Amino acid sequence: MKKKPSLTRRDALKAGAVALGGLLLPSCSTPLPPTYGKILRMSDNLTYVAQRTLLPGQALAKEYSYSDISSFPALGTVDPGDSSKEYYSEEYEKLRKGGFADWKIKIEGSVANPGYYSLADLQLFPKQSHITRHTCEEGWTAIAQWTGVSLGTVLQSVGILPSARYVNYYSYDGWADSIDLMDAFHPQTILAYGMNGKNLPIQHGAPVRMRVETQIGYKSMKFLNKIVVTDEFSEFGDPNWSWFTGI
Ligand SMILES: Nc1nc2c(c(=O)[nH]1)N[C@H]1C(S)=C(S)[C@@H](COP(=O)(O)O)O[C@H]1N2
Ligand SMILES: [Mo]
Repeated sequence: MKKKPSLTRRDALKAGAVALGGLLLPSCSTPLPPTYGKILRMSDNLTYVAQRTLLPGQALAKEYSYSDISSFPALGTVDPGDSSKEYYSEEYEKLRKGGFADWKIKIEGSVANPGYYSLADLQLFPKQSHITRHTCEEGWTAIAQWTGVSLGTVLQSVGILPSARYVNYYSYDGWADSIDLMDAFHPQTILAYGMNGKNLPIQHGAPVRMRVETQIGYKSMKFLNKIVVTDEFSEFGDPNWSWFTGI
């Protein structure tokens, strides 16, 4: 779990979502295309409308070149399958021992076709990579290349409903967080399964982590296991408990 977002941050999230809700409104009067939920049908109505409408407002995080790639510490949970740790997950340990062949991410909530996606399913989507600087709130930064699938593309394929405003996500080590649709559909927001040209290492969140390049490090949640699309903002975690030392 992570610390509660500040009021300012939360208000900003709400304001962003309201604005975005307005942008997505035209889809309310449009029936959902029958191809919703079919992984390889990504050129359908809402996809097109959403991308064309949302992209212009989204500034890209700076991208770097291969020579800028730096060493990269692993922070917080480094292996939810480690039974000596308080964040231990027996389920994760089993999945890890099986090379994540049985890993599936659950996608549910305000979507037309809730379901489970395996790593192979995610890898059917177009692959994208970028080299970006990760900034941790504790005061360090590091540069790496991340490879994965656009979160927006996945959400469109499961048929995100017009009422949707937030994307909540959860991990095997008990973390929960959320982003608004503007961040979820940001072109650099990906479900990452690769780092620096290799499979995502355990300590960096295997098999799949979130990468939200426009935000501080803790938004890039490792060890993902569930995504829930919601119409309302949900509060997560214990407001009195902070895992971080803060800066
Ligand atoms: N599930 C989970 N995700 C997490 C964390 C964590 O402990 N558990 N730490 C966060 C923080 S504070 C940072 S800075 C980055 C660190 O990613 P890294 O370990 O790959 O460097 O992951 C974020 N995502
Ligand atoms: Mo962090």
